Amino acid sequence: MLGIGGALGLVTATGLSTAAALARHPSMTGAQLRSAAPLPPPFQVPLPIPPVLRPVAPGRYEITQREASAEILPGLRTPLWTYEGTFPGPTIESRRGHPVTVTHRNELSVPTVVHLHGGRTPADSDGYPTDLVLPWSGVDHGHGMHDPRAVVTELTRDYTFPLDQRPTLLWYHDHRMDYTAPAIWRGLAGLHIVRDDAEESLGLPAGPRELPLMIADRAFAADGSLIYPALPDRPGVTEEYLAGVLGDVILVNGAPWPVHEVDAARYRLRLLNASNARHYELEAVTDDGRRLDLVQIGADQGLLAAPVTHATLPVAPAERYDVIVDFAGVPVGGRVRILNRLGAGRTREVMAFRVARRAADDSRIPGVLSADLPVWQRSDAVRVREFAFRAGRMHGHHGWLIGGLPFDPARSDVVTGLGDVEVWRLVADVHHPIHLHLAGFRVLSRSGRPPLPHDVGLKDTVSLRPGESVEIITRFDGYRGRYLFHCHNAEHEDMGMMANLEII
Ligand SMILES: [Cu+2]
Repeated sequence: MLGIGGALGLVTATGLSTAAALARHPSMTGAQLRSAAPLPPPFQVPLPIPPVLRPVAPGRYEITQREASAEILPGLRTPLWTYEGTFPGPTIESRRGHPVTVTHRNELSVPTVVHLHGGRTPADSDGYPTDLVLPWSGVDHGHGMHDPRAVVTELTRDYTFPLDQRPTLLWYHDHRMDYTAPAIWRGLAGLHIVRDDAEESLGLPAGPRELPLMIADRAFAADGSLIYPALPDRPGVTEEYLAGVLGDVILVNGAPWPVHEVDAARYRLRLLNASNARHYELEAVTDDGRRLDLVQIGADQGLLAAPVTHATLPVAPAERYDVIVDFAGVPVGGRVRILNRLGAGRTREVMAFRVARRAADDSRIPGVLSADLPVWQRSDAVRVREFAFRAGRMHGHHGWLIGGLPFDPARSDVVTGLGDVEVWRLVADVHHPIHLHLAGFRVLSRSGRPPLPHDVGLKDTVSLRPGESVEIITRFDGYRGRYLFHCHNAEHEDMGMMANLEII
């Protein structure tokens, strides 16, 4: 394992080979681009809130995927691939058990695929990586259509989401085979929030005191365009970035190091790490150096049973954390910075809140948040599977492999029965945030020890750290059909680290 990474000369954020990096347990796997554009000072640009998409009819939405440009860095225009002209795309607000159909029309120059991350979705609407929505311009049909069995090619596509699932923050993004990472990087990502009456009756901070925060790093050329180290002639990135692409600008809801004015009250921050490869360890720090508690109330797949208080919170790519921060103890005019302890220089900073006024606060954090979390026991499992997530060779090039194999849509990897409970043991060489489609899971152990405090609740993405072995338990219920599991380091995903999960 060490030999493979070293021989390939994989580079990590610290500039070490994979082998050396493994020995030293670096905080991140990836290499950082350097922006040439002038970057704004931190905490000056206001935090945008993505627009909420209006239905065209009850339960029906339309999204056009098209090129647009946005002023991300002050005074410069950044060309983007967008959902409906904005980055992040518009937010869809749904109710549990109320199905939603989204018609996507592709006016980009490449095929696309839409996946609702965390959705309990029938397979034909889950965005299998070869189920393409072809561009209206008809250009570039050739890429990604490796599986004649699976290809469904359309110019528009209706994705139907039953949303028969626990309320939570989901996100939709591109999932085209071999080309997901550059498509997300260029802007194809948006939020989808599922709500229900039970959650709304809890008295959690709401309205303007509930903030979705999509955190993503990017890098910018001198003219404001995004930099991405794509290869010219095949999928993947240049050698230096094989471990993952990191930007040197931290965006929240598409704005660089933004600032948001708040009341001196509790806020519900619905965090998503939409970065391709960057990990964060977030903390909230006042101007006088005091750390505010991050009270976690939810995980990827909805509310916890009870709140868990963190001083700092690790967030891997694609993970979501639902967190309450109380600004009541901060003086008016004071500032709370959200910092990333894994960053260096300007990537240490994420965003800031400025406390603008004292205000009444009738919100609360109940001691019991939910009572419907699955309680699978190890003894419920009908089988145990083990998967190694490691660097290797793929079609003569560097690849990222699961069980020694790169993704092949025509191969059967995992076949399981609807309703089966399984334990999966996931083993990593470097950092791999592993995501299962359809099925939420719980973390049972990390390298034989109990899970970490932030592993609590029902998850759909778990962060494997270098050399770690993580056990998860899940029940494959919902729908039969062909799904996926994969690494959510988007570069790893494009370079093979994905496998089929078939539920029969
Ligand atoms: Cu990975």
